Amino acid sequence: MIELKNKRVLVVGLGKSGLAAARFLKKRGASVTVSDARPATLIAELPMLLDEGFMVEAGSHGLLTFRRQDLIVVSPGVPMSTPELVQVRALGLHIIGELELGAEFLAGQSIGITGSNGKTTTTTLVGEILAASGRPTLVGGNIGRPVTDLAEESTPDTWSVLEVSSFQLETVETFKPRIALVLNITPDHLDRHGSFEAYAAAKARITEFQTADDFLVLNAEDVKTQMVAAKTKAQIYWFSAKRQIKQGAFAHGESIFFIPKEGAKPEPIMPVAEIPLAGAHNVENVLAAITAAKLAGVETATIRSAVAAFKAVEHRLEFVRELDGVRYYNDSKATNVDATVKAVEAFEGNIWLILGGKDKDSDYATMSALLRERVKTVLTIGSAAEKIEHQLAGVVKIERAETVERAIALVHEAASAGDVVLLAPACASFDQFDNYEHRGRVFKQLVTAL
Ligand code: UMA
Repeated sequence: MIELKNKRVLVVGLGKSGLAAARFLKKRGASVTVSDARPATLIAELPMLLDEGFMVEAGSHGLLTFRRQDLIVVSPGVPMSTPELVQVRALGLHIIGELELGAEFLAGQSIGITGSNGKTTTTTLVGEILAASGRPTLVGGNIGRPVTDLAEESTPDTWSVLEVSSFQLETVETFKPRIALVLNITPDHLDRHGSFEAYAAAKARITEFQTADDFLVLNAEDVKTQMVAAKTKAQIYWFSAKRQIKQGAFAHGESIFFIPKEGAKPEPIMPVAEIPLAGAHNVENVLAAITAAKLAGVETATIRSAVAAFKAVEHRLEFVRELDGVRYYNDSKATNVDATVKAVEAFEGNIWLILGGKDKDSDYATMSALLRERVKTVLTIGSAAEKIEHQLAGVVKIERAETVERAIALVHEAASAGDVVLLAPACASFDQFDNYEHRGRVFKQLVTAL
């Protein structure tokens, strides 16, 4: 375990992760400095942090501050290509992410869940199944609660269910979940990782430190996750919504089954129809969650009732309301092209699709065939609007709305009974909103006010 007492530690980035990490480190006797590129006037917590005894650098990152440390803890949103980090790394300075720090101090067992899409739903569902089984359960990571916060609360009996992102996995050194899940790997965050290969390699790091005592759960229908199988020492379990697999969970006909060991008889778990979530992708998420829960030793009856009682996570294909026969759905969490594809596939047609926001070097043209088939009109918003319009020109009718407000006003005028209005933007939100939750809330408020 890392020794923190009397060590000089720098925390880079003062969002949720940075704040939690800074307080965690200070409690363990480290001398903590925090550095954030935002100007001091925009950091609401600044006076409080100074009162608590932290040294604060704001407005930019200073190389001298970085060089003076024994350890640097980076927030997930801070790229390792940040010049100050590149320079001190070359000098041999120890740099870890908030996930690594928290995971080192996490007591009990952990389940790590990654993937391009479905992480939040699957993490929440696994958390609910484990809690329903009576196990002391904590849920955190990329889903919103920093891992250092969880570490404070964990005991040797705790199961920590962690949503982990490629950003967090980039800086792991020992992170070793007892059960790791890779739901799918499709292009996302290419602006940060540089290439799809580099992004996929970051995701694969979830299994890098697993041993033969651990479990790795992979999607048998996703080529990229299949490749992670070649990189693991853990026992591999598969899930498939299409066919029977050798070991793991699968849907066959009307039912879901689980095979605990290769060669064993499939155990019926529940009817597919009891899954209370829209969209074929959610069957995969449920299969992944069932596999994790079975590997954690949860009884089948508990799994079945927890899945059946599960409610859609906010901002994930969330039904907002029906007005004049038009149904409004908030899928603000669809921040990449693949997530938008899955959202569109959940409806048969007559879709008004709100697309746009901050581009991540995505290729929107890959959605052409699907949009042509199911979408009436695309309404573009945010800074990616022009690129989207260019790539989808001639595929589907497109109207520039600029903002979510205007998109809703336009659609309210033009949509007719039977239509679906879907916010599934395929982009990050940071050009117009604080985060995807903020974007989803604004959408819901506007729709509710119609
Ligand atoms: N900052 C710098 N220097 C930089 C870049 C950023 O100082 O070069 C500062 C910013 O000014 C800001 C702070 O860093 O003050 C933000 O840090 P952060 O972006 O790491 O945000 P946190 O609030 O700590 O939230 C992070 C995750 N954010 C990202 O990965 C971008 C949250 O995931 C996560 O819930 C939270 O930690 C708790 O673990 C969000 C996310 O968008 C949901 N994740 C991406 C995704 O799901 O696609 C990966």
